[in-house]
Amino acid sequence: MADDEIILEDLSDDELVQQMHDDLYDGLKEEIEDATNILLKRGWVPYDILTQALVEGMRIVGVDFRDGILFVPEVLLSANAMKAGMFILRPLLAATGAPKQGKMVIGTVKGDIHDIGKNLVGMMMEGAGFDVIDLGINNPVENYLEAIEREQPDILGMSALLTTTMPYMKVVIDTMKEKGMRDDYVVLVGGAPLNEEFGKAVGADAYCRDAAVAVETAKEFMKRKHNQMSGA
Ligand code: B1M
Repeated sequence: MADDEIILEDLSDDELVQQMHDDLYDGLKEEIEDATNILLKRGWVPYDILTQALVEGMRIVGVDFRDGILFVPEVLLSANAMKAGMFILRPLLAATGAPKQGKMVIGTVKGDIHDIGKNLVGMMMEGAGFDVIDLGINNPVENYLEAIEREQPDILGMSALLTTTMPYMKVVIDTMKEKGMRDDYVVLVGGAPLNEEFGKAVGADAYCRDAAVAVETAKEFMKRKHNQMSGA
């Protein structure tokens, strides 16, 4: 073993989280898996590992990607490392025993292959008691329509990370309107380049800044739906 090799177990919590940011930056999948397991063993709740270690680490990657310091192949490694950490946390987030809330179909729009944020939203929704049907990435309008007709969800969620792909959300919502089915579903949209105004402009019910907001917003709409059904 080299003298300068870092023993993850020997690090304090703060040092370990810092190390995870570095390892995510360097795309070190196994180290991220090990560190995630160590934090779990130390009693960290999955949500804190997700937000403080993984999402924050990815934010740092995003800054250097934007500034031309990191490039696609490196960011892909970071994304894979992040997904490995998320894979460990997913069953733990889903196993909260939350009462059933409803069903959501979610997918990233056509032309867009970013899926980390969408996956995170899916995981958090499952943890909050929603059944989640994940359509994956690069979804044309037909995929959304087929899925909502087949699954009859309460909520349709769309994700976009590119300014060039986010207008496609309007194509999906407009097609739903043309088919007279728009008002049968709650449509929630999210992704880094979106904002509240954009959500309104494309005709979504709400824009969700992050996964936690998506869960709260979805629950709120389910509450309203139940109140309407019970005539309250
Ligand atoms: Co891309 N990429 N990327 N990328 N990438 C961005 C988005 C970019 C902002 C980077 C930058 O320049 N700063 C930039 C977009 C610029 C723009 O549009 N203005 C960009 C670019 C340009 C590109 C390419 C074009 C690069 C190229 O090829 N030259 C290319 C496009 C490919 C394509 O899609 N056609 C590309 C490719 C890639 C990788 C494949 C390398 C990889 C994706 C891997 C993967 O997802 N499997 C990648 C990554 C990782 C990023 C950054 C660095 C990180 C995205 C991420 O995972 N964030 C990103 C930089 C950034 O966003 N600042 C960037 C972590 C995640 C937890 O956050 O996805 O925002 P986020 O999700 C949040 C919220 O937004 C919200 O909740 C989530 C959790 O809190 N949310 C929702 C998201 N979806 C939601 C849906 C909902 C609700 C909430 O529904 C209800």
